[in-house]
Amino acid sequence: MTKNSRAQLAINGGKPEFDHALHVGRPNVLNPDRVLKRIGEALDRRWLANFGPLVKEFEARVAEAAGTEHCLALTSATSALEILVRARGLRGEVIVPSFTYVATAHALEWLGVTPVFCDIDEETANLDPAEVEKLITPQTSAIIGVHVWGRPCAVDVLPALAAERGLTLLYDAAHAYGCSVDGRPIGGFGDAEVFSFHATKFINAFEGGTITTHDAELAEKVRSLHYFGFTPDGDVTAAGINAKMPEACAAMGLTSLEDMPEILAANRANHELYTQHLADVPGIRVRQPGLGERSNHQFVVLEVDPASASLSRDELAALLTAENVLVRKHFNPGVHRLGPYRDNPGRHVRRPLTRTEALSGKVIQLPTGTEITADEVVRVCRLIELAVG
Ligand code: T4K
Repeated sequence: MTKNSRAQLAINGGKPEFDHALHVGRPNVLNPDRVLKRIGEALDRRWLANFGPLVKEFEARVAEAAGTEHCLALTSATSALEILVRARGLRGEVIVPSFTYVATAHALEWLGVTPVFCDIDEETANLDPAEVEKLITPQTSAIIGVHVWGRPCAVDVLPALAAERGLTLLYDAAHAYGCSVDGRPIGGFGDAEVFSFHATKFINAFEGGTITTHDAELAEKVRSLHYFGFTPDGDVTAAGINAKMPEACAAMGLTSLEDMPEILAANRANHELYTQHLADVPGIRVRQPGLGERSNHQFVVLEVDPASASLSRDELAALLTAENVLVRKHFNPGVHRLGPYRDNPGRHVRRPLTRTEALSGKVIQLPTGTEITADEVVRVCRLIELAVG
């Protein structure tokens, strides 16, 4: 990096540091030839959808990693969540974090179930079980925890709480493929978990999601509901939809799974570099996995402390964007501040969301993955150092 004064920053009229955009969520595509080979084989077989061999293999691989007996591959994590809501017959109210992607709440609202937003533990960025307990009413049918940025969401507390109160417990594990806590893989907690394999995720299948569960009956219901309501003997017992993963997506997903060690190594190295180079910058911290947690490091999350940093999160984000570093501000604002939820606050917000508000004002995600070089990571760090002063 050649910039050594704030006057040279792009936001002050200087030339952007990068002549190409650095994305958060740039797809990791290491072996396009192997993806195309698999797709070619599917074309030769003339078997492109409806539980083909690639989808079956993908499901088996994900189930094995999650340590569950069952896995179903769907078109997205959002459709997987919606199908679980239907399969479990959820109604009334469901407790969810507001500090999540809109999809978690939309899966409920879309089906006429009321998401009730719960505050988080600021350190894990996940549901605070004490707050969950206070939100349970006779109308509550379930809790959906989210493993935000791959950090396990109260997996030692929420299952007991849900069982005690007779509630379904689902996990939105969109960020958490390949993550574990104390050797226990994410994917096997609660009644069922949902991974996302969207293009921007750690492991991508172009688009896709899975449901993993130990529960054979639930798996059968999901299988039927994501296939128009058909049962294995050809009867139709429910008004299902079509949310089956196609073979082309499984081709990408299987190839990404093979490349996982390389993707993980790149993510881990980038995370370490950011941590090391930003360690002494005042008011800035790179978030770290907790004790006993194995992370996929898909997200490098930078926290800007409003009390001690010389600039705000929004100022830093604008400054980096001007340099072609396209940072994200997930999750800002919290979902309770997005339509349709903000228009009906009394329905969705029952208790203060103080920590959600605080965290959504402090964090940004930085580019990582296999599409950024070590040199580029260091240059991003030096820009941040210069910005903070
Ligand atoms: N639950 C949670 C907790 C989630 O975070 C998500 C998704 C879901 C559920 C739903 O999962 P799916 O139904 O999608 O399976 C991204 C992702 O699009 C979104 O999937 C993800 N969460 C969220 C956390 O991040 P954005 O708004 O950051 O932007 P996006 O996807 O437009 O692009 C990100 C960057 O990557 C951009 O700079 C453009 C670049 N990009 C994107 C795509 C799709 C590429 O370079 N190539 C691409 O193909 O949401």
